[in-house]
This record gives sequence, structure tokens and C-alpha cells, in this order.
Amino acid sequence: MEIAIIGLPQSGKSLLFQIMTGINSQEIYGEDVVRGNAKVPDGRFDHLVDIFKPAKVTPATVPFIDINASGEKGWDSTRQSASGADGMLHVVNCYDTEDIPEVVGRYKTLEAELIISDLMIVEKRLEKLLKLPANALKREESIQVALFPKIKDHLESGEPLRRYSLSKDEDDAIRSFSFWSSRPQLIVLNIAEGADNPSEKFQKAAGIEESVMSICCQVELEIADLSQDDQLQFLESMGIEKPAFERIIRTAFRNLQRMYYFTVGEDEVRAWVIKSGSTAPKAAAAIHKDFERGFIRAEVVSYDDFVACGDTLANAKADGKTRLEGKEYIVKDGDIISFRFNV
Ligand SMILES: Nc1nc2c(ncn2[C@@H]2O[C@H](COP(=O)(O)OP(=O)(O)OP(=O)(O)O)[C@@H](O)[C@H]2O)c(=O)[nH]1
Ligand SMILES: [Mg+2]
Repeated sequence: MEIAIIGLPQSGKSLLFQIMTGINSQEIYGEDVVRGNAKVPDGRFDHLVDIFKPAKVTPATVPFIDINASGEKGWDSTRQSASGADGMLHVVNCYDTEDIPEVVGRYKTLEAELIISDLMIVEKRLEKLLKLPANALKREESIQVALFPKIKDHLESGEPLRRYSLSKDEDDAIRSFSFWSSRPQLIVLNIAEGADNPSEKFQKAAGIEESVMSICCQVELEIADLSQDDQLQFLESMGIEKPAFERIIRTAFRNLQRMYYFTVGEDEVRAWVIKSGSTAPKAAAAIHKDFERGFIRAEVVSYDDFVACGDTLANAKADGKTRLEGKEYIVKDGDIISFRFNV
């Protein structure tokens, strides 16, 4: 699970990466990708930490990668380094112009680069497969031979692969190619200080359905450097309620179809990241494989019930808000869980 930050040169990728992860990738020379984790901001988690005052605090994180690539060659050479990215943040420079058609043009320039880079892979692969006799093709290769002429046409018409609907088999058969244009995108407009939020106008003008968010990277980098109290004061003085980068991280995280549950105690308050829709034993495996194998029950209280019961587990239990859930239980975001297991 990873999110790749892409964008044209000087769009503000590394600033955004630094705001979210605290890592200044400009200080790391000679790497075409830099990796770092961003904390997922969550008021519920902060509240649990306040209540339990644990020795150790482990919030949910999202791994981001800052990618330095441009031009079709660049996209081709960094493709493998970013092959584990399930999603992308596409940063567009909006700080030196407010002209929407100009900004849309920048967005489409990079989209076209990615599409052409994918197209070259498709053409090369198809050429190779067509040289083989049909009866020598493995199952996956037969799927590719049938599919690639279709996705070639699609790419040639300027459309990204994420807008081509693939069957499960087709999806599996092309996964190893790590196509850039097949991954979901969140578009981030890097705007100038004090500029109006252009997200909606951009989305309309570009004719896209992807989510679009705006942030002033330069200002938010200053905010991210401040202590929490100073942050609040600074935001208030600017009439902003929450820094935009927090919403960007949360949205990017949700787009990966992930969520988390909490474990609490005096030793540690921790958020465990799992796939949305996981059963209780699968969720337990995030802590330890043995928890899944020896799973007996999950003792679950929802975050809201916990708070409603005066922020104590004992009250939640006394009020009948603590549930004992079995193997079929689908864990919900924000559940506070303690597992019973037997190894
Ligand atoms: N005025 C202004 N300049 C910005 C803003 N965001 C980025 N810049 C400028 O753009 C430069 C590049 O920002 P980076 O974050 O390094 O951009 P990048 O996309 O990582 O650039 P490359 O890695 O070189 O492709 C910064 O040094 C700033 O001068 C902004 O919000 N306002
Ligand atoms: Mg950079």
C-alpha cells in the first residue's frame, strides 16, 4: 500500500511530500523516488490518547512516495520503483496563474505523458505476443492478446486506463505492468497564498470525475512546522479551520479502501490499518498472525459508544455497549477492540 505523488516539474510535489511526511526530499540527492509515512490526522485518536495517556502512541499512517520523473522516458524508468503504488496524488501548479484553462492544460500535459508511456508498454508487449503461436500462449498471455488491442485503442484516444472497465481476470492479467494511468488519482491544486479555491471550476473545465482538492503548499509548510498550539493560532488568524493537508491525507487514505480500528490501554494507544470490509480474524492478523489463527472472540465497543459512556471501558461494559463478536463480524472504522485468542 502506497500513494505516489506525481506532477510536472516544479509543481510542488516535494513541498506537499514534506508537509505530509516531514521529510525534505530536496536534501536527498540522486534518488528518483523518496519514501515517507504520513500520519492520518484523526480527532478520535487524539482523544483516546488524552484519555489513556499511554506510554506509547501509534497512529495510522499512509506511505507516500515523492517521484521525480518527467517526459515519457522518465515515467518509464521510474515505473518499477512505483509499482507498489495503489493510488496517486497528482499535483498541479496553480500558484503562478489563476487561469483555469492554463491549469487544465498543465494537468492534461502530464496525463498525456502517462498515457503515452503506458501505450508504449502495451505496443511492445503486443508485438512480442503476436509473434508467438496461439497455442503456445499461457492463460494470462491469451487474455493479454485479446485485451491489448482494445486498451491500445483506448489509450490512443487519450483516455487513461482507469476509465476502461476491466474484468477481474483482465485486471489480474495486466497488474504486473504497473500502468500509470490505471491507478486512481486524487488531484491536488497547489494554489497561491490567499487565492480562492479553484477546485470546482477546475473539475468542470477539465471534465473529470476524480476528486480535486486545493492547498497552498507554501503556507501549509509553515503551518506544519509549528507546534500544535501555534498552529491553531496561526490558522485562526488566517480564518482557516483545518489545514488542507489533513483533508488530503484522509481522502487519499480512504481512496485506498482502507480503514482502522483502535486498541487502547496504558501501554499503548494504537490505530491498526486494515482493508475495509475485513472480518474480525483478518483484522486481528494486523496485530499478529497468531491472533488470526487462534481467534476466539473480539470484544468491541464503538468509539461513539465509548465516548457516550464517559470515556471508560468499564462504563461501556456496564451499560451493555461492549459486544462479543465472532469470526463473521465485519470490523467498522473506529471500533475499539480487544481480541481473545488461544495459541
Ligand atoms: N510562490 C509559490 N511558489 C511555490 C509554491 N509551491 C511551490 N513553489 C515553488 O516551486 C518550487 C518547487 O517546489 P517543489 O515542491 O520542489 O516542486 P517539485 O514538483 O517537487 O519540483 P521537482 O521535483 O523539481 O519537479 C519551490 O521551490 C517554490 O519556489 C507556492 O505555493 N507559491
Ligand atoms: Mg521534487
